[in-house]
Amino acid sequence: TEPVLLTKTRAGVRTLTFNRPDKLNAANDDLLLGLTRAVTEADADPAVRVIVLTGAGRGFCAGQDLGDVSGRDMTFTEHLNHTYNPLIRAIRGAGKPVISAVNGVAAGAGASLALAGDVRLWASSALLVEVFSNIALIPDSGSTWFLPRLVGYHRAFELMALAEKIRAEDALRMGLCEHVYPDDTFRDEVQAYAERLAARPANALKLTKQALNSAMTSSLDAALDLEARLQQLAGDHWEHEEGVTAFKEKRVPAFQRE
Ligand code: T3D
Repeated sequence: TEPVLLTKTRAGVRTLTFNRPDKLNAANDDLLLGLTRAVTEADADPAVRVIVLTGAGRGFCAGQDLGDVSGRDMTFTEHLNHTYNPLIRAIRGAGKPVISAVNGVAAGAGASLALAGDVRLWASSALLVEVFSNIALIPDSGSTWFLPRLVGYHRAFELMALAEKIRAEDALRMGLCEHVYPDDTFRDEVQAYAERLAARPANALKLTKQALNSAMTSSLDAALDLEARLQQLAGDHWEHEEGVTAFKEKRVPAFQRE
């Protein structure tokens, strides 16, 4: 049988592909636990500088596999704490940039995964739907945290309560993604974008991600303190010296050392 998660590494880019295309990559426990493990491994692997999450076939991820729920011996709380929550924490906690490469429909927890990346790249036919209320559940896997920070409380409430589909053009306007690419060149555009990111200073990006994630919930005072501490770690790193030297020598800095 086909693995539920495909792994590929090219030019410092580790691409993790959800591979249950017949179900629009609806997530079962194998996929969720494997994905969390794969993100953690990629974060620890020195050959990897950028992590890409994407889906095989026409879907990105249709959320929880609804065929997998009945007969489960875990409560909802236990299941979220066992599967989705560690995954979202692994993505936001990773020291490396994670790209959500949304190739098609992202629904339910799949929508949360689409929002969780540090960079969100969409194919033009992609769409996002906070579908949970259709089955009388609440948005989980971080959706209640991510979406109001992007669109505000009231727009988030409406999108969740009515399970409205958001298409790529609107997603771009609303700040749910950074770029939209044509379907037929999408995978090449994602790889090219990821390679651009891979050429950036990895230590500085790791510290930037740490500072931003903390600032999402902190006061200005706390953010200023943390910046001052993390700047020391950035400034003491060889990347900083290389960046300054390259500037003076009017050349492109070489941040990608083997
Ligand atoms: O711990 C916990 O369990 C709680 C956690 C919850 C997290 C969640 O994610 S809850 C939300 C679960 N997801 C959904 O409710 C989404 C259900 N799917 C849909 O609403 C639609 O499929 C989509 C809007 C995503 C896409 O619609 P469309 O028309 O493009 O495709 P389709 O024809 O509905 O789906 C194609 C196939 O995928 C179809 O199978 P078939 O008929 O060809 O054999 C469909 O059943 C299957 N599929 C789609 N989503 C799921 C799924 N199979 C199982 N689980 C799914 N979530």
